[in-house]
Amino acid sequence: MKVLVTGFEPFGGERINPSWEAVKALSPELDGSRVVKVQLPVSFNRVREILPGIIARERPDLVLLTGQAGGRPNITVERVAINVMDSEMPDNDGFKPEDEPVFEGAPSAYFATIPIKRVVKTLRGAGIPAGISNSAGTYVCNTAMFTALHTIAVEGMKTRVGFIHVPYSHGQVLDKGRPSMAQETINRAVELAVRAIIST
Ligand code: PCA
Repeated sequence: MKVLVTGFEPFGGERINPSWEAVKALSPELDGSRVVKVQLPVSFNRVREILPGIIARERPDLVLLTGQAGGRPNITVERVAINVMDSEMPDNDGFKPEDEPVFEGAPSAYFATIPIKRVVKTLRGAGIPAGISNSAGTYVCNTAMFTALHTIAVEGMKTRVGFIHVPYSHGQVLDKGRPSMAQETINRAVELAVRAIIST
């Protein structure tokens, strides 16, 4: 099996993105599956441009996308991606879409095709606070999840697609008074999620 795991570059004035730190730390082979790691730009336009090509080229069995959800206290497994780009905060290209579709004429939404409950159960079983999220937001993470699911649908592929949001890591919030998780725990969560998905 081949697994494509993505994390994002830093955004919003942060120096790191804990999602990419976790992806970087993954071993290149997990339970016999080859792990391909890609860092995605925090750019609505570039994500829509490059992600379909990466998926078409790699033809992975699983695409697990990860991103930072600063302010959430736990690991969240996203249930759904919607065909909306809407943001008051500019992306890293300075783009701030308002009520625009990710892809014109595409379905309103796609559900994740990984076993989301099983991932949550696995993480909780390992002592890591985790839950389901019913909205990946309308910023670049939702666009990435929607783009991956739409690409799989359009290409008629069987690849499973899921998205995991991770909290800030401790070092990002030392003076902010916001929820955070140890980077090592975030790393372990992403690894356990990949393992749980590929074993089903
Ligand atoms: N989180 C943002 C985009 C990149 C990231 O890591 C989001 O939740 O949309």
